[in-house]
Amino acid sequence: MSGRFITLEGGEGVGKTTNIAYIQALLAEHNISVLLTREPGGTALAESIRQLLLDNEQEAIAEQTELLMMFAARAQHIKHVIQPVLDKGTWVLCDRFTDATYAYQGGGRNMDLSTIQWLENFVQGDFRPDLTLLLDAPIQLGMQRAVQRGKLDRFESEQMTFFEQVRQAYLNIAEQQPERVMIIDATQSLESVQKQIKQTLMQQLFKFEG
Ligand code: Z5A
Repeated sequence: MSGRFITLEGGEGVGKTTNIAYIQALLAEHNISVLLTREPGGTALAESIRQLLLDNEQEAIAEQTELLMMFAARAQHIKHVIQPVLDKGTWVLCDRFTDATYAYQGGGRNMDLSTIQWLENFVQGDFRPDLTLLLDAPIQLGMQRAVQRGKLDRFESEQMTFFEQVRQAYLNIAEQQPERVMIIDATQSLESVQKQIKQTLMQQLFKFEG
């Protein structure tokens, strides 16, 4: 049986990276082995694209270039990592995926959603996540956490309105696809966030097992 594809989404500093290993351990308790990966990235070429995208000190990246680079990295990632791993029955847990494109390029940069949708279909066919956990917190909180971590990358250096639009775009996706996208309140303590993640995952596992 094919593995399940779970994605983690949310704005800056909401705790995606912090919680990914926790989710892996949780699934391991249920004898589910899971590959951890991220976007943009996940293959050597896609990680090189990531470096270019996050670099703050190169020439300005046109928004069309940025969008195409996200999908170029994604095409590599799906073909060489995600799909083969799922085909073997291993689950994949990915730190960001196409919802991030709708949120950042669509919401943040105001790019045409039908163009993103066209690229999504072109690159992914009908491949979509089975489940998405959206960690949500007010922008200021996430940014405070991100700033404490050190130097800001190209995205983190954007204006507050950009991040507000990103957050709203994520919340819109969750409203439109409530069967796939589960919102986790990321303003709480780490312990409480992990409790919510556990509850949500257990409910969904039950559904997966049908
Ligand atoms: N991007 C895009 O534009 N389009 C796309 O299609 C895709 C991506 C796929 C790279 O992503 C950038 O690419 C991203 C969007 C863009 N923009 N940015 N920035 P990324 O995922 O690598 O970058 P990120 O969002 O900056 O990740 P992040 O800042 O590392 O956030 P996080 O992983 O959600 O947070 P964290 O590192 O787990 O936690 C941050 C700090 O908060 C850390 O010190 C934790 O210990 C602390 N923390 C976490 N949870 C808590 C709680 N509950 N309480 C207290 N402290 C906490």
